[in-house]
This record gives sequence, C-alpha cells and structure tokens, in this order.
Amino acid sequence: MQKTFVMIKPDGVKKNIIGEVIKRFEAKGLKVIGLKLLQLSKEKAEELYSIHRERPFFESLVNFVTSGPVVVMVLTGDDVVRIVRETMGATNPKEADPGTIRADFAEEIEENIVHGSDSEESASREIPIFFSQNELC
Ligand code: 3AN
Repeated sequence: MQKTFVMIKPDGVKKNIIGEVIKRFEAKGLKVIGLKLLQLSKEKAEELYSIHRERPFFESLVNFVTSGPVVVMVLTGDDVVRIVRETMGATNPKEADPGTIRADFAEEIEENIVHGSDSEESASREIPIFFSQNELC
C-alpha cells in the first residue's frame, strides 16, 4: 500500500485544528499508521525542506516550522499521495480550491497549515526523517 508523510505545521497546532485535519484525511478512507506531536529541531527542518535550500524563503520557512510544536504522521491508502495533496489544496491558500484544508484555514503561502509529500519518492525520503520502520503500525 502507498504511504505518504504529512506534517501539521505550528500554525495548525496553534489553531487547535489537529483533529479537524486528521478527520479530513480519515474521511477520505486514508489510515494513520504513525503519529507524533513534537518540537522540530533546526536540523530536521532543514533536512525536510532540503530541496528548498537555495530558495529565498528557506530560512524563514525553517524558522517558522521550528517556532512551535508540529504533528508528524504517516498515512496509507490507495493513491494516498495524490489524495492528501488534493485534500490540502494548493500551496498558496489564495489559489486553493474551496473546501480544501488550506482554503478553509490558511491565510498565506508560508503559514499554510499542513505539509504533504509531493510524490512517492519524496514520501520515501521524508518518512524516515521522523519514523523508523518499527514505529509504523
Ligand atoms: P507544498 O507544501 O504545497 O508541497 P512546496 O514544497 O513548494 O509546497 O513548499 C514547501 C513550503 O515552502 C510551503 N508549504 C510553504 O510553507 C513554503 N513556500 C513555498 N513557496 C513559497 C513562497 N513563494 N514564499 C514563501 N514560502 C513558500
């Protein structure tokens, strides 16, 4: 079964919508097989976003995702990568379809509530940053 990595960013945790976000994924038939609330270290944040290292927003993004607790999880299901991306909505909440998590709860591109792997390859790289194989149920 396909797996993906999802992170509820500090803005999502502060807004008390951890349950709401998980509920939306579960409502699509996806299963949570790993789940943790934690404070991200600068090193892990830089590793997660390493593909953005050269982008102008990199430092600000790392500062933001380390500014408070996050929830990291692994979801599984048929076509889970695509379904998670569709449920989250576009990166820029102003462009996100109505009814998506980002359209409903995010105000700006950087503080956009949730991260989800953009491909199976990204999921295979991102999951082990936070979960060992024996932590997944
Ligand atoms: P997504 O999270 O939709 O996969 P990415 O991977 O392109 O989007 O970007 C990762 C994160 O970087 C976004 N969730 C957002 O927080 C931040 N980001 C992306 N593009 C910008 C931008 N132009 N300005 C500021 N932050 C950005």
